Amino acid sequence: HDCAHCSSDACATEMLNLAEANSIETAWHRYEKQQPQCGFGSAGLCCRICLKGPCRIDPFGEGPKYGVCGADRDTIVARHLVRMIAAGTAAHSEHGRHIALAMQHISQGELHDYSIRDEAKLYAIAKTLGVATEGRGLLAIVGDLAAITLGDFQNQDYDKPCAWLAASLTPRRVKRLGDLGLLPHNIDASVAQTMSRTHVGCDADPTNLILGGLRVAMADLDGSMLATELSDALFGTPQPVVSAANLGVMKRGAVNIAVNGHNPMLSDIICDVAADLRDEAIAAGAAEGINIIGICCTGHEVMMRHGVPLATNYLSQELPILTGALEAMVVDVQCIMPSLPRIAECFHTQIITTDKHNKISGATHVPFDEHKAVETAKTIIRMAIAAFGRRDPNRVAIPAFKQKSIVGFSAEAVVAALAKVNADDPLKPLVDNVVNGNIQGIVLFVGCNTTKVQQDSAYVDLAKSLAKRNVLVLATGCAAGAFAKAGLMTSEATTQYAGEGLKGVLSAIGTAAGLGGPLPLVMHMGSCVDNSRAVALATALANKLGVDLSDLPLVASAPECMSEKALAIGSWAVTIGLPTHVGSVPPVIGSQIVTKLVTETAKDLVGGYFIVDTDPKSAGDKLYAAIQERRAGLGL
Ligand code: BF8
Repeated sequence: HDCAHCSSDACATEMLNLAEANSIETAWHRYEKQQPQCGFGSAGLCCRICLKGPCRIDPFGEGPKYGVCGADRDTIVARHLVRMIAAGTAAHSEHGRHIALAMQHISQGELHDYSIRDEAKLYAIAKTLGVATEGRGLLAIVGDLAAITLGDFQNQDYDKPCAWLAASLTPRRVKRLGDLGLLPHNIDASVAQTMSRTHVGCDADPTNLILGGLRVAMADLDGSMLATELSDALFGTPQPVVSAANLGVMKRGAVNIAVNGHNPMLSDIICDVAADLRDEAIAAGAAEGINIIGICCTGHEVMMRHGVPLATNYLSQELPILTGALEAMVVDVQCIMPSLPRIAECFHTQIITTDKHNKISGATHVPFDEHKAVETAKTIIRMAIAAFGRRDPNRVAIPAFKQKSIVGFSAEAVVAALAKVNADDPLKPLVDNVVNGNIQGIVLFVGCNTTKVQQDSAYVDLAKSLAKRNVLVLATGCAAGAFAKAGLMTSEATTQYAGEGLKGVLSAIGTAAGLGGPLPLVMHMGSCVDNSRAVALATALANKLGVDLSDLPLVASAPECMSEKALAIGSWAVTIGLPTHVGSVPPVIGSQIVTKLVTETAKDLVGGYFIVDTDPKSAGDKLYAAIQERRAGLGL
């Protein structure tokens, strides 16, 4: 077993060797034990929707062609796919609901541990959503915004689109998707209707099913958008900040606490409270106090807003425990490996679950209540301080490697940086450079890690190859984690890897914005819900040019996607008009009809389409070709 095959991340490889030596099982070992994975499932041809099954369709057309109910391969593949999109939508939107309810409770004067930290953002949102602000108190405005947002979970008028989408996309996109019936009216209803129509004996038309999938995917964008925007009002809109990434951010002399998951409601408070408990940590023997580190999307939330370093991304989330220096990992929702407590058992690490709907056997549950956020955060930090006393110093093995990362490029931060070049018309420098070809186009990297791809390698290969061809690179989620760990969120990376045109632009903006060097090669836009930041920037660009999102030389890529949320994101990216690459094959290839629908027919309908390619090199060529096709369409 050669651990270097598993990950291109040097720290992960070092820790995997340690895992081997100590017979500790990680995701990569479990993946090996799963081989060979089921071919029916991989193709999407195993149906488990009713108790007459599981039914399997022979991919080669020699065995059964229909499930017991009569469903054919196309119905089975389509039903399965749209259920996955609905699950992703539910996950993002549940996160959004949590933030929206917090806003409602704040407006009612109930939550004392939170405040509106970014009033300018609150007013900007009010303007977008058409909420009056003149002469009104802050809490009244917060209340109205919460009500409109919760309306996106409650509206029963099928023809009235979700408020956030209607207010945020280009007018042409709203019209086009409205005409196609692809603008959801209600997030919860969209998820419920997807579950309902995919029940045995309901929708059996693959085209109709896929259209339903695109509609629920747009509800995912709505939920992500409202989660991001309201989080900014609550916790602050990210601005560029210098941080660091990879396991070398852990400190031997500190109480190390990892925050893992997605929702900033607790993790943001933990960051604030940590400073107050520093003396308690020192008294317990940790001379360097408390060191908060991030994993997965929570990592990005606190990295963007507090400069908290990122320990690692999804696939290597077990590995910080193996350093022997992790006192606690605090988790909430999504993408948290159930294996964590099993590995923690070999060490002194406390795995602490906090969400009432999400518990893990073997973990300690500390229920999080927004009404007592500071108290909960203190309880958790004190558990970590107590665990520090049980650390075995002889087992501490922190890799000596970390990368500097300049992060925090919200749409507002990008516009502010551009405004340093042209204060009157901030988007003009960007538009000019796209027109003159210094910037050929923009790629947004999204998504996860998967054991099917050497960790992070597809991201790094693709980004380097596109940046060399003068494509501006944006990233969120575990894609952003990969780039941060690989040192691509630095000025040095721009100097080293960007094509001449792109380098010139990033240098001019970075210098004007006072960064003392070029903007980083990869612009960190945040967590997965923060993909809506890229949509906001693209929408501003499209509106300035008077075109639709599907006209822009803008593409998306998820070369290591894994989760249902990633499928939801990919599907709305297609629906808003983007050529969208996935490098881990979704379970659709069992149906030629569904495959054709999402990779070809979608282009005529909505402008976007999926590009499925597991090879980063040819995927890069296809994405670049898609950018050139868009440029030609704009007459560039
Ligand atoms: O929402 S990129 S593995 S952590 S799903 Fe999960 Fe994928 Fe990471 Fe965040 Ni997004």
